Amino acid sequence: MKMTWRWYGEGNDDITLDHIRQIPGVMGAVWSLHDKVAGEVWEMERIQEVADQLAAKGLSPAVVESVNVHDDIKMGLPSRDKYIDIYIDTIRKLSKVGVEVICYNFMPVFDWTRTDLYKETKDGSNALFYEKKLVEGASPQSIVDRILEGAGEKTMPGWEPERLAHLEKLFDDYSGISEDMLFDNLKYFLERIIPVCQEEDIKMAIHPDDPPWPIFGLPRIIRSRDHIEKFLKLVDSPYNGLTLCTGSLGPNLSNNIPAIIREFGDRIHFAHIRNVKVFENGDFIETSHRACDGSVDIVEVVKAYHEIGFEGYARPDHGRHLWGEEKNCRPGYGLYDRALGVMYLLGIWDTLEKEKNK
Ligand code: DNO
Repeated sequence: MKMTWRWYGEGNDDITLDHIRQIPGVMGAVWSLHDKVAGEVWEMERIQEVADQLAAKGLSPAVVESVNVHDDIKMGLPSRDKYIDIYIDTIRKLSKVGVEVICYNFMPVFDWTRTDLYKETKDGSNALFYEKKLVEGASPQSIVDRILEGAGEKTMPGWEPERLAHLEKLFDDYSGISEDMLFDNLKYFLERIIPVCQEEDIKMAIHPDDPPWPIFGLPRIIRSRDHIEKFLKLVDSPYNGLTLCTGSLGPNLSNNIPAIIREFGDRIHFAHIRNVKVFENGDFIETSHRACDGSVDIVEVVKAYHEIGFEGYARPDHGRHLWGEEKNCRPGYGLYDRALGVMYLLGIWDTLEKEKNK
């Protein structure tokens, strides 16, 4: 397991590469060109610039999260080919600087969805929260307004105000697109890009839907073991793989994540590891990584990765915001709880390694 850390880029993240390289065990920064909207060309100079910044600090550039997929591809519009050509151009360029894995998602309109960005918890820290009833009863616009207001000046991937300004049109465009159609459109995309990935030796790693159920009537297709199995068969190649996110699959308690890891382990290229506490009414809050703090047994998750001999990339996913850091950090992406998470994950891993080598 190679431990990494999501970094938003020079001047766009209060956590610097110098902070990151001092966290024990972290060997790479997961990066992207965060100012690029889906479908935009990534210039080689910009890519090289980030690769150089990482190399100067001894950090690997092997994982990019995300290269976002244009809605026309997700909707299967005739213009999709133009956007797939641009995607392919980006894949080829990324391979030149040593990128090995590209994380992306195929969620319509919204990436991750929450109702509160800074929900206060008993110990005075705060964290991302999802209130099920609120989403069920609310209009998409009211959730967008709530989240963007909460974010203030901070930009958040998946919540680009420019894109969400056309919310009604986006919903209109997706109306009539069923789960099956979305799967077909994903297959079309994969059939075009996976041969290029094989040539360039770059593995695609789809991110599951977060939360793992349909919202606002939009189809969501990567949210359970069966969805994952169907997805992997769309193009049966090691280059067509997964970002296995415990926090995205976790809010549906019937998702047995350790079992999913054991079953599909050879197709997991990137592990997002975090915990969520799911309440009886279906609400959930993000917690520390510790198994006893949430509903996902992170010890069993790490055990499953260890058992399959996982050699892919991992990162601590969201953490709570601690010690007042919410004033500066992106929701879910503070320094402290994620750094504590790294140490928890590596603590379990190292213990298992030691036992194995006894
Ligand atoms: C949330 C992230 C997601 C993820 C995308 C991948 O914090 O895990 O936004 O980056 O879904 O495309």
